[in-house]
Amino acid sequence: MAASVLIIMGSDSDYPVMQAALKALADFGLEADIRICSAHRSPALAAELAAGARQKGYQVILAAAGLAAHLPGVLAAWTSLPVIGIPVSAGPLAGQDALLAIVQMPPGVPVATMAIDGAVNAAILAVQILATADQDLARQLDDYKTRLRAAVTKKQVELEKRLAAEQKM
Ligand code: RP5
Repeated sequence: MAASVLIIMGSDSDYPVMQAALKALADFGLEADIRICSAHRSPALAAELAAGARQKGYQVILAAAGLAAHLPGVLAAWTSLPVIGIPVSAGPLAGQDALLAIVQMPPGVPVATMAIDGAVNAAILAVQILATADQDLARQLDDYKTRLRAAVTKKQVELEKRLAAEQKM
């Protein structure tokens, strides 16, 4: 089955962050194609990848970049597919530069901007987008939310046990 998610990173140095997105997608049974492409160092490739993405069958693009992170915005300029931007914590400003560069898009060209290094949420949002037309993914998302709630309940039970033990001391 062809991948419906395309991940584009500004550099191989972004890969350690984006590995978490690949794993989160895999947890939902989704594969992604992954490409390195820089808005500044390979701008023609950025245009080519984004402009041809829908025709290749992709339904959502995850774009990760650090520093002056113009890659997600440039990709969004060249496609009508949803683009999810992940600011990467590279360089002396630790991703705050990338966050502002990605989030402050002009009207008409949105990029769904995640937290700094927010690769997991980027993957979950991609699954949520795909699940609008996929009942199996929607069911998996419901199960995922159930597991999140169960984890909170477990933390509460463990906290109460700990408090009770501390009161006995
Ligand atoms: C950005 O510059 C990349 O997305 C990366 O986060 C950062 C550093 O790139 P390299 O110098 O490691 O290639 O374009």
